[in-house]
Amino acid sequence: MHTNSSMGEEQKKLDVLSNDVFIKALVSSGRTCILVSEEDEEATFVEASKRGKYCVVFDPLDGSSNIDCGVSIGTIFGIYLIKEDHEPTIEDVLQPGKNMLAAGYCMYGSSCTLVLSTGSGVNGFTLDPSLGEFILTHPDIKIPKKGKIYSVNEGNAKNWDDPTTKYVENCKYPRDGSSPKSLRYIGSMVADVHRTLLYGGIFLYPADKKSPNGKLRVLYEVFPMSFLMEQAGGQAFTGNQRALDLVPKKLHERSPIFLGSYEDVEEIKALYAAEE
Ligand code: P6P
Repeated sequence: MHTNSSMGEEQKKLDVLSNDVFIKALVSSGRTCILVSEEDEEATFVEASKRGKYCVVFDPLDGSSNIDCGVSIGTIFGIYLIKEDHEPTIEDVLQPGKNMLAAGYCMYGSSCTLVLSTGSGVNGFTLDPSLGEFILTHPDIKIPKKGKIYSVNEGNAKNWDDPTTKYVENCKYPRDGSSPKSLRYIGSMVADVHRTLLYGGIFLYPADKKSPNGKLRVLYEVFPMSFLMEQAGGQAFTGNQRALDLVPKKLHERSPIFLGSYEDVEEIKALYAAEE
């Protein structure tokens, strides 16, 4: 959607603008061959003269509906190597998340924080505006083995399946008499996942009767965040399998996701296994 300013210039919504910025930067890098963006129905195939060997999947401004109220939002990205030295095709990005070479997010909030993994652990960097550089502020991030927070949109509870319902019930009324978990839900995936990564606990966007595949997109939301969680010692589960083993068939397909502290995700896996 574009509007015109009082000066007659074309004004773009921030997510459209950020998409333009990322596409231009990635194409001009000379390192990419296929770009998949949440903002574009079709993939961008880089012209041969500027083509590299990396496929980048990204959501340029995830959570952008939260901009007007000042909630932290962010860019989420994942990087694959083109399958072989050939004319790029869509098959080069329809790879399981475990094939990603790198993944991360950049969160735009009280500070600008880049969290990144290239497959050997997770590091966090904070922008120092006075230097215009990202400083290593969170070396070798490891998620706590178990957390005290669960993060889900309880407004969907009416439509959840039994395992999710039982899991959330146990977060609120633990059968073992332990203290209930706290509910924290921001509604911006980058912010909710960043808190989960640093403080521990579980983030869940389950399937429900209205959305049998959940809401979050496999390539540029589920896979990058699952990649980071595993690299930080946590795990990510779809309700059926390890999230990174999923093989996407379409660019914008969705998947349910349960990710976070290793032991918390184990509990929900056990509930789904008991249903089989
Ligand atoms: P709901 C934002 O629109 C988003 O894609 C994610 O950033 C966020 O986790 C999710 O949707 C929130 O969805 O249905 O709880 O508002």
